[in-house]
Amino acid sequence: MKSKILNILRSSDTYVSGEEISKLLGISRAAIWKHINQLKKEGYQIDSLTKNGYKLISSPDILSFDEISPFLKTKFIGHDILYYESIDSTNTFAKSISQNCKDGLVIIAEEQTKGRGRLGRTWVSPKRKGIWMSIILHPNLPPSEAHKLTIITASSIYNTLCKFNVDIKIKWPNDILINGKKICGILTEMNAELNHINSLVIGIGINVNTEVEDFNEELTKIATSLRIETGKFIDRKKLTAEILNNFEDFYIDYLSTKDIRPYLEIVRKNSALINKYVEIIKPNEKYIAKVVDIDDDGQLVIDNDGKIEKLLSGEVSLHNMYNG
Ligand code: BTX
Repeated sequence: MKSKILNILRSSDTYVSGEEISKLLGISRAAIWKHINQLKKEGYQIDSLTKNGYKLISSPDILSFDEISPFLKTKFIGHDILYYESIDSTNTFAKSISQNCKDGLVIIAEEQTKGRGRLGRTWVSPKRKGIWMSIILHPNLPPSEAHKLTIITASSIYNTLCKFNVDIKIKWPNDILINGKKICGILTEMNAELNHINSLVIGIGINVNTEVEDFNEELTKIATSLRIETGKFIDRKKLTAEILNNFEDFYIDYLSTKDIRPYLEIVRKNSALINKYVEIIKPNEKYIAKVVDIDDDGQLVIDNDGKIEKLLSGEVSLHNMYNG
C-alpha cells in the first residue's frame, strides 16, 4: 500500500488530496496518513497541507524496491528485492535462502558489516556509499559453467560503467578497475550437485559515492570509486537498475545461445592483465608469469618462462607486477 501511495505522489507535480488517494486505493484517510508518516520516517520529504493534500518533495538516497523499480526494464531479475539497512553480507544471506526462493530475487543492503571477497577476504561496504547486492539465479547449467556467469557479470558491469567516460579495465576473473584501482568486485557462489547447479548467488560490490576517507590506509592505495574518479555524486538507484538491466540482457542471451564468446571478447578487449606480468599465488607456490590471453573457456592463459599454462578462476590470486 505504501508503494502505491508513493506511486500516486510520484505521478503528480502538484498536491494530491487525501480524498483522491482514498478513492483510488479504497482505504481510509486515517490509513493514508499512517502510511505517509511511515514514508517520512524512511526519509521521503512529503509536504502536507490541510486543504490541498500531499506532495512529494524529495526521495531519500536509498536502494529499496520503490526507488529502483522506476528504472528497471528487466523481465524477471529484481522484480522482487529484499532490502536491508544493514546486513552481515548479502551473499551469506542470499546463500541461506537461495534454494527456496524465486529466480531473480535480489538482496540489497545499504551497509555490510561482514562483506566478503574471495578466499575469505573482506569487502569493505560503508553505509549508502556503494551498491552491495546479490542476485539469486536458478540456471539450468552444469557447475562447470558457473565461472562463465562471472564473465557475464563483469562484462555487463563494464558496459554499464562505460557511460562515465573513465578508463575502465576488467581484471580477470572478478574485478573491475578504474585508472588501475579497484572499483568493483564480483563474488559468484553456488549450491550444486555433480551435474546441476541448484542455485547461484552473484554478489556485486561497487564503490559508487565512496570518498577517500571512507577507505582505510591499505584500500586508499588500491581502491577507488565513481565519485572519486568523476568528481560527481552518482545516482545509485538508477545505476543499480541499469546494472540489473544490462546483466539480465546478457544472461538471457547466454542461456539461450550458450555462447560465451561475445562476453569474453569484452573481457579480452578491456583486460587489465593481457600482456602484463602478474604474480600467481597458488596454495603451495608463488611465481611471476606473463598473461597471454583468456581462452574460449574463460581460462587465463599464461606464459611461465616459456611454458604455456591455463588457470581456472578460483584457484589463483593475482597481483599486477609491471607492464610487459
Ligand atoms: P576479492 O577477494 O577479489 O577482493 C577482496 C580484496 O579487495 C580485499 O582483500 C581488499 O584488498 C580489497 N577490497 C576490500 N574492500 C574493497 C572495496 N570496497 N573496494 C575495493 N577493494 C576492496 C572481490 O573479492 C569480490 C567482492 C564482492 C563483494 C560483494 S558486495 C555484495 C556481496 N556480498 C558480499 O559479502 N560480497 C559480495
